[in-house]
Amino acid sequence: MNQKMLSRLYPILPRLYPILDASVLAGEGVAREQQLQRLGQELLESGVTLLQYRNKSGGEAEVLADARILRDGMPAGKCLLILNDYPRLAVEAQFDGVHLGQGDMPASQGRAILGNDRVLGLSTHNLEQLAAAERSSANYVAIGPVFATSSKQNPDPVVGLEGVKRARMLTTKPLVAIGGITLETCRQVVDAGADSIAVISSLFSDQGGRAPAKVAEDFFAKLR
Ligand code: TZP
Ligand code: MG
Repeated sequence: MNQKMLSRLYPILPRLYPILDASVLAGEGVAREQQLQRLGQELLESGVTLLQYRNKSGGEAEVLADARILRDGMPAGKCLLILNDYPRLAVEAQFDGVHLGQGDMPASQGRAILGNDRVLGLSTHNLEQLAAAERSSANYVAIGPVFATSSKQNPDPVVGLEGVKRARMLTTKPLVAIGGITLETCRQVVDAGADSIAVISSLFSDQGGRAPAKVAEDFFAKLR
């Protein structure tokens, strides 16, 4: 799916972009499989149409196995599945795309592996990176961290709402904002120009212990 086709399907990205980080998963073997399937199913039912799987600690075999479980449990066409970091595994697991950061392979290399039928997302943390992403084949760009985050090791400096506003002025691509975004702040981030809000902890580690799908519903209500 190239940029034109993507924007026909998703004129702008869905407002909520959950990132399921493997660190929230408990258990191994069948328990892990069931947890992945249940999370995927419940998020789908709550209205999620874009989901990233991120695994910073497991090896490629684990990432591929987890990705296949998610793919099998989520019928194609209902929810775009994006894999963090691994273009080849994204293709192997029949994910819809991949998300690359500044420390990963260049976008051009990722695109060569993905082909034009899959989505490529690119993380940026400052205006120079954003300008380069704008010239790349990325289908969407992410800017962040917007606020302080503990979900990423060695995060770049926070860009704040001002960073989101500046990013909005610099890119014509769909813009994802990420980093420390909560139910309380998500509306301001969208008002600053983000098309979509990417969240890990506020969704998957809710302080009140609520299920991610329930929190997702609250995000949708705030972002209507
Ligand atoms: N990139 C920039 S901030 C971040 C990533 C992957 C982590 C976002 O997680 P959280 O818990 O929503 O702050
Ligand atoms: Mg990465």
